[in-house]
Amino acid sequence: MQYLQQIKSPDDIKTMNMSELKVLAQEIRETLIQVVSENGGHLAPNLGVVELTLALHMVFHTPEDKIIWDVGHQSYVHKLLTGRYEQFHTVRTLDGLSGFPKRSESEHDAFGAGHSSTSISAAVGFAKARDLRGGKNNVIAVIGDGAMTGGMAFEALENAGHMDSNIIVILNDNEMSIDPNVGALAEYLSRARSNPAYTKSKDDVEELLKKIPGIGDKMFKAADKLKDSLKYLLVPGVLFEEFGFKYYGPINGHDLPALMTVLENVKGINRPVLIHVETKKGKGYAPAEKNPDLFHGVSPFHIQTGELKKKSTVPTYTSVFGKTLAELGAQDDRIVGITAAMGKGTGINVFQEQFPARTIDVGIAEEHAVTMAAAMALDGYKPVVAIYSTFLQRAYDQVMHDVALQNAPVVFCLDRAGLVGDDGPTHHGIFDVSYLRHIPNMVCMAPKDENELRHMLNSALTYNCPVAMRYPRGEGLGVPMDEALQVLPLGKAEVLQEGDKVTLLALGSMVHIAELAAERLQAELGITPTVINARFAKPLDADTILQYAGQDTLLVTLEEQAVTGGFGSAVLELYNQHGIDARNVLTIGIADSFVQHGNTARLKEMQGLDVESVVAKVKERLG
Ligand SMILES: Cc1ncc(C[n+]2csc(CCOP(=O)(O)OP(=O)(O)O)c2C)c(N)n1
Repeated sequence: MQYLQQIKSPDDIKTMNMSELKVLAQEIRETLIQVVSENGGHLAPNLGVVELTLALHMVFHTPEDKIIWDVGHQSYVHKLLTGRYEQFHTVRTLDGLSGFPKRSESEHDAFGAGHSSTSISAAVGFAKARDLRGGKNNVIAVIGDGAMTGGMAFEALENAGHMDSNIIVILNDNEMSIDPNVGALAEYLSRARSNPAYTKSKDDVEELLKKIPGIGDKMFKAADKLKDSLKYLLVPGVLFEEFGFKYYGPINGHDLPALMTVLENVKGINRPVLIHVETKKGKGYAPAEKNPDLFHGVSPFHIQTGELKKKSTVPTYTSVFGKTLAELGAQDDRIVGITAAMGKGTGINVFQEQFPARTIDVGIAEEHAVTMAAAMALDGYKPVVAIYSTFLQRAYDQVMHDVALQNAPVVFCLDRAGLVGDDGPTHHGIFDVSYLRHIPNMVCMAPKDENELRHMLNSALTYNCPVAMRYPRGEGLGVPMDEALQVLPLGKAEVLQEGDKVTLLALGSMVHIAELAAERLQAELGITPTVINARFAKPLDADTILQYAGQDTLLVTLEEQAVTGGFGSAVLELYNQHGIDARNVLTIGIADSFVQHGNTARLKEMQGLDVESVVAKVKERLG
């Protein structure tokens, strides 16, 4: 690396000339490909923003100027230019660099992220704070066309548009969310990109019209409608102009001099500006350009071929969900699959292939997905909303107010529940039991393995009330799969082994750990614990739990979820309701703190969720 390794701060690139910057861009791409091929990560989004990030750091001065990355998965290049090249090989590994912007990691990371569509709101906040303080710095939000489909982005545009101070929004348009971007905005941007007549801003067009001799001025005054139609025809970004932004673009996002020119033009400008930049996702690495969705967030791969290093033989929970939903969809045409821009990630794509008309991708709009599902359920359909546990957090009020309050039978399938590993605290799905189980009418359950997931999905569609089913990221346990689908009795746990002295009461992914811990306790202490697959965090199977609980039994609850307000808390409430002394309850789950990124197995050990730790804790309690 001729240049990259010498860059200790963004100031170091400011003296470079264009041909040196070109070499630097190449070095950045090589580094991205090399490190992500080892660690996994968001390759294609970063390859697409190399020139854009260089241009931003050439023109602006962080940390005084604030650059806010939406989602933040495309911030690797920014990390490389802000003094983190030496540590970059640790990205996404335990104690290493985060895969997202993180304030505690660098003063150049103005705002943390991981969830989408927050950047413009954050930019408005920084801009307002600056104005109150009487500061002069620039505030720049970089947001993708996918993230722009999130409602919050529009809430912020709406708020920002009437400001009369500096706020710069860069719309990084690569036509892709994770999958191809969908919806009206995507179509609008596509028109803006493709029509060569689209070159001027609204003001320019008005000036142009006025200058047509004889008719221009009259027409401008008299024919408001015609003027508007012409504007709509000629101005690519009129949508943003109507919001109060000055629109520039579309600009080739791989043309560094062009990018720098436009950024220089808007630097220090005292009004909201939106720059529409066109980029290619995966730029510079053929496999990523060809499959930008696969290389959006990719596991380790062979650089030569682009093939993934690890190929699994055990089906993932996601794939079992997708296949089962398709199976059920064939039997019941009221079933509808809903996703918020995560068709492949959630497995809804399997259903979509067979039932495109009954599949709805709303874009990155979890709130809308949930409210829409509520109405469909109330109108006789059976919506299955597949959203990662962490992203449903955003639609908490919609789950409460639109679904549960009206008892709409919507089925929520919460993929990535539990610790997800390298993406870290923004992506761990460790709060859903807490944020769902206190909602009246809500059923909250978790399968012990991928086979039980099939039965649970089938069952959920028969309960006729709001249901959430949570299951972990990645491969199942490799258990045999039943052909015929069963209906599991609502609120009934499954006793896997009867014993005495200790009851291991586990939810979802922790059932298997409980079984292994029971074997160890048997071997090491000669005791036979009772092992129960709780299945439901709500409603709790009070009868079964109380039967195997009591003053003389150590009851251990196990969940891959925050202990605060989670499944264990529910059991403690049950004890309290029945006047049972709860000192003999041990709640095992995730401690009350945000869990960092890193290898999932290692994170589980650190949280005491592995067999070894469970056995040790039980032994300690038994004295
Ligand atoms: C609230 C929320 N929902 C879903 C996601 C998952 N997600 C991460 S990136 C992404 C696509 C973003 O597309 P875009 O903003 O265009 O960025 P690109 O990767 O194309 O550069 C999605 C859906 C998320 N991070 N946050």
